[in-house]
Amino acid sequence: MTHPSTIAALATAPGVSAVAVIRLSGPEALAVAARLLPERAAQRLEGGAIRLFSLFRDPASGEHLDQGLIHVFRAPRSSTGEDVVELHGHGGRVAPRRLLDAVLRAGARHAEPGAFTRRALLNGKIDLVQAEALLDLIEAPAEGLHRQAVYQLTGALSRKIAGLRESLVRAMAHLELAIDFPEDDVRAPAGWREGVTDVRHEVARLIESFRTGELLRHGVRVALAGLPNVGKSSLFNCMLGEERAIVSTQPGTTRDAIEAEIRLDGFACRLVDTAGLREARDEVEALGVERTRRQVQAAQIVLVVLDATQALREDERALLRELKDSGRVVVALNKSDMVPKDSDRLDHIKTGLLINFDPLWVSAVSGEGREALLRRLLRVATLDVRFTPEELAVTRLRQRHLLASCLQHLDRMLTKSAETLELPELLAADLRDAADDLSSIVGVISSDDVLDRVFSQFCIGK
Ligand SMILES: Nc1nc2c(ncn2[C@@H]2O[C@H](COP(=O)(O)OP(=O)(O)O)[C@@H](O)[C@H]2O)c(=O)[nH]1
Ligand SMILES: [Mg+2]
Repeated sequence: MTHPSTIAALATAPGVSAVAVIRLSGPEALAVAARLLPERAAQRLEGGAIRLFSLFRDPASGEHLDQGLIHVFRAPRSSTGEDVVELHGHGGRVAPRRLLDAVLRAGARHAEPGAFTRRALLNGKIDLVQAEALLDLIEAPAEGLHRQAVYQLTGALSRKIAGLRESLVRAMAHLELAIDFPEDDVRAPAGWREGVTDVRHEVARLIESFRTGELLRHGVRVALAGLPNVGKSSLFNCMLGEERAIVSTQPGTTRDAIEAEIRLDGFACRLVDTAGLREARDEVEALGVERTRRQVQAAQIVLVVLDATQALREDERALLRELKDSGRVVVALNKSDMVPKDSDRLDHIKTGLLINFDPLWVSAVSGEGREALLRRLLRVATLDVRFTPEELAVTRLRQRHLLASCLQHLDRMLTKSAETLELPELLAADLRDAADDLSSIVGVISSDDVLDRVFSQFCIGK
C-alpha cells in the first residue's frame, strides 16, 4: 500500500445509546476532523492537542450537528499505526449517521469491514492470531470464548507458535550444516530428532484443543426427548429458571421445538424442548414428532425425560436402546416429588435397562436434582475435551487447518529421518514446510485472499 486512504466508520453499535464513536484512520485523519470543527478548535487540533471538546459542524454549510470529545492518537502510537481520530458524539438513530455523513463529505472514505484491524496488522501492531482473537472477543457467545480471546489477545498463542517455529528453525540449521559439509560427516547434535518430536507433540496438542475451541464457540445442543406429559417442558423451564415453554396436562401441547440458552461453566448450552416422541394423532402433532426426531439427531446430548411415577414404556425402551452406546445421553427421572423418598426408587421403575444410564432423580416442580442435572450435562458435554479455561485453545478453523498441515510435514520428516541423516535436503524441505505453516498461522506469510477472508468476518468500524 503506497498511499493508504483515510477511512472512517461508526465504531459503536447503531441505535439509541448515550455515546457514539466515529473513528478515522489514515494520513488525512486530522485534516478531515479539523474540517468539522470551528476555527479555534481546528487550530488546537492541528497544533498538537490530543483531547478536546468541541462543536461538530457540517463542513459545507457550517450547520451544527453535535458536540462532543475528540481524541487524537498520532502515528505510529495508535491502534492502527496511522493517525487515528475518534469523534465521541451522541448516540441515537440520527446523530451518528449525520456526523458520519459529514466526515465522509469532509474527505474520508467509508471503511470496509475489519479495515481498521487490517491496518493494525499491516503496520505490525497485532498479528493474525490476535486479529482473530479480536473477532472472537466481539463474537463470544459466553464467558469461555471471551476469556480465551482476551488471553490470545495478549499474544499468548502467538508466542507459543513462534516458540515452536523457532525449534524447527534450529533443527533446520543442523540439517543445513550437514547439507553444506557432506564430506565432513557432520553429525547432528544429540537430541536433534527429539526436539522435532517435542514440537510434533505440542502441535498435536494444539490440534486437540480445537475441540475445546468448538465448544467455546458453538456451545452444546441438548434436546429434551420423551413421551408426552412426562414433564419435558416443565423441566426445560426449571433448567432455565423461567416460564418459557407452555406446560399443560394435555398431552401433545408442545408441537414445535422451543429453544433457549443457559450457561454451563462459561459456554453456551442450548436447550431444545421438543414435542413428544409417541405416534401423533393429528397432522400438526405428526409434524412436531418428525421435528423431534430431527432435533434429537442434531443435538450433541439427548436428555431423555421419564416420568418416575410410571413404568417404562415400550417407546422409551426403544429410544434408550437406540441411544445406549452413543455416549451422549442423560436420563432424568422426573416428578421425583411424587415418589416417596424412602421407597427404593429405582425398584419402582423395575428395569435393568435404566441402571446403565445412571439416571438422575429430578423434580421440575420442586427443583430437586436441578443442579446435579446441570453438572451431569457439563460432564457429558466436556467428555472429549480438555476443558480447562486457563489453557490455550485453538478456536479458529484456519489455524487448525494449518496446524494439521504442519503435523503432516513433521510426521513425514520423522518417518524419513529414522536415525541417520540420509538425504538431509529432503528432511530440511519438510521442516521448512512445517515452519511455514506455523508462520502462516500468525500471518507472517499470508496472501491477500487469506486476509480478505479473515477481515470480511469483522463488522464495519473494527
Ligand atoms: N408433580 C410433578 N408434576 C410435574 C412435574 N413435571 C411436570 N409435571 C406436570 O406434568 C404435566 C405435563 O408437563 P409438561 O411439562 O407439559 O410435559 P411434556 O408434555 O413432557 O412437555 C403438567 O401437569 C405438569 O405440571 C414434576 O416434577 N412433578
Ligand atoms: Mg411439552
